[in-house]
Amino acid sequence: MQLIIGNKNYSTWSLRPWLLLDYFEVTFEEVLESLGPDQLSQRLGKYSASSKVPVLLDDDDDVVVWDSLAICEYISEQCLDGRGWPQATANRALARSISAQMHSGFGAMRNEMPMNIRAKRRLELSHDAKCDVAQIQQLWQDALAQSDGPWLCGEFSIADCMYAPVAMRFITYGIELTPVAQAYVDKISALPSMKKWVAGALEETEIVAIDEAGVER
Ligand SMILES: N[C@@H](CCC(=O)N[C@@H](CS)C(=O)NCC(=O)O)C(=O)O
Repeated sequence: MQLIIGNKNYSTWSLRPWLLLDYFEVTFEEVLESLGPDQLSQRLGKYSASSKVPVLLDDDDDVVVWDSLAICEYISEQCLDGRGWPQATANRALARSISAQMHSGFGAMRNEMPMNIRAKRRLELSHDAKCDVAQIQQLWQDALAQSDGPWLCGEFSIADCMYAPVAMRFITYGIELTPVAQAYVDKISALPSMKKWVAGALEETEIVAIDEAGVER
């Protein structure tokens, strides 16, 4: 099984399924494609019609899966006997809801705060982005309270993979967080799988201009 990903420093969507695979120690081959502008859509178009990463290629079954959430679903179903989602019904419903919410929402935050793991930046956020940041912190607090933790929806799940890139953004842009949100960011950052991804990001030297925002702090 191969997972095609973008630069670890920048690719939020790639981090999600990579983290799920690594956390659950599923064997896979990682193939990294630069997100630099040179022939980008032709290069990514080799793997799927979406011309985007991530893409999962499961040669055993001749299956191609694109889109980070669909890949996480596939991994959970094919490799984890469903353990990608929490086992308790209420927690599973919560995890699916907040994962879908992340996948389809928080556009202002996503546009204004690109993931850039190796940078420490300051940004003037728009009103909408500030609302996204506040809403995510509230969502984390509510999910942790409802599920009783220790992860967002009880046991570690796809929901945590969906929000891990947000934690990285909060660190890069020095966002002031509530104690609960800060503790969650620290918990994600301390995961061995996350440390592995960050180490990979720090080794990269390529700068993708479109994903650079803010000023040094
Ligand atoms: N909804 C897709 C979005 C994937 C996506 O936008 N990937 C970015 C990299 S993080 C990409 O491939 N960009 C290249 C391009 O837009 O040409 C997913 O969840 O996988």
